[in-house]
Amino acid sequence: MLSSQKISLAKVAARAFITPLTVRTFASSAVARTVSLDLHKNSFETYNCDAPSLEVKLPKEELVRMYQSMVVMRRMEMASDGLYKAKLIRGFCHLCTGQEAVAVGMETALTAEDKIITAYRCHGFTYMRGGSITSILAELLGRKAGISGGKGGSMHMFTPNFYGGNGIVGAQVPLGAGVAFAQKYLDKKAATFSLYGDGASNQGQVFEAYNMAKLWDLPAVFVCENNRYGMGTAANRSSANTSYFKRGDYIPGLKVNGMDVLAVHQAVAYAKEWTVSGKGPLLLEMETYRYGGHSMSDPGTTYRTREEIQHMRSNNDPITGLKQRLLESNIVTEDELKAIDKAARVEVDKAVEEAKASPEPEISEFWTQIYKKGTEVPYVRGREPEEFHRY
Ligand SMILES: Cc1ncc(C[n+]2csc(CCOP(=O)(O)OP(=O)(O)O)c2C)c(N)n1
Ligand SMILES: [Mg+2]
Repeated sequence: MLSSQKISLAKVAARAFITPLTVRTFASSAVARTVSLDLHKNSFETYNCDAPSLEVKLPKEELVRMYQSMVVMRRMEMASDGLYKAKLIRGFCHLCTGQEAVAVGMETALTAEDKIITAYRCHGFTYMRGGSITSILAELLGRKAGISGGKGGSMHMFTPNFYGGNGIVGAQVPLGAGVAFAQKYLDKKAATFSLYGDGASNQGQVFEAYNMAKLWDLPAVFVCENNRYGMGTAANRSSANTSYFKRGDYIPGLKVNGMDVLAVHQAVAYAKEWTVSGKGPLLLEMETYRYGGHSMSDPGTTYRTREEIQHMRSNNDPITGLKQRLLESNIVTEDELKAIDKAARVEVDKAVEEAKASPEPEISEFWTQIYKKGTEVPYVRGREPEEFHRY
């Protein structure tokens, strides 16, 4: 297994960023700041649909913002790592380090009308959907300034696990199909993106959601973040078919190099267009990789080799990849990128202090945000049999 793993790693690395780069700046002054970049020819693999164009057109500012967002995200996760090790964040903590390109590339192709639903590896998505760094860190710290303390409602995304809800992997997928149904019912020209992992992909309810979405041609995009492992289990040990983009059967699919933020952007723009134009659901498989363990309590090195992790970091890193492109195409200078890195460090450090300074919420807060006001049941139970709260 190891040798085949090495071969497939080499293949992924070869097609990632070692790609001849052509850059064209548009002549017209109105779009002078828009550049066109060519994706590597192996960025996509299709199942019953055409591939998106390999030519990505984006304003220079957007490309720089993509870099900045990924850098902030990684810093934020590094800060979470530190806060966890200092025993200030307790319980479970799932970091998305290595997977930044998925959240960032998705967001740049969507609007606030589009919805995203995911599970516990959600800090990056929450940031991209408008959550402040302070509110995300404060949530992890269990402080009053945490994002579930009120700001979540305006975020255009749902993270059932983050808000202390559903603990069943994949359970967000049928909820996402429901949100897509609402969009169709209300005649919104928008789509819902439901994210789940390679491990969660084997849940029966994921297939039930596929079925309903296709029957009703919902604007639902199913996005499998294939980071190769579900906790400590390699994808080929849990999935009889690891071509996740083909597992929708009657739903067309697209495999995407999820370590390239531009390929993600292009695929998500394509998926939105596909679903909103009435073609029904689409399945995206983002090939990605998590650098850390499943959660903070998992060192992440017992079921995969250190060499594998190092290989991905050195050859496929999404931040390094975009950095190379920005430099090669003269969109930014090395000094400008350094300034962005420094500013991200300062911003996250400040957010850490703000989050730590936020007090713990009152005990009464335990019983809020469970039911919509006025629809509460007579009582809910707590963790202990004798602990319950009457509304
Ligand atoms: C029904 C169910 N089975 C098992 C678990 C335990 N569990 C939590 S996360 C996880 C792995 C999920 O892996 P994947 O979907 O690949 O997502 P990733 O953590 O890689 O992002 C498992 C098995 C669970 N929460 N729910
Ligand atoms: Mg996984």
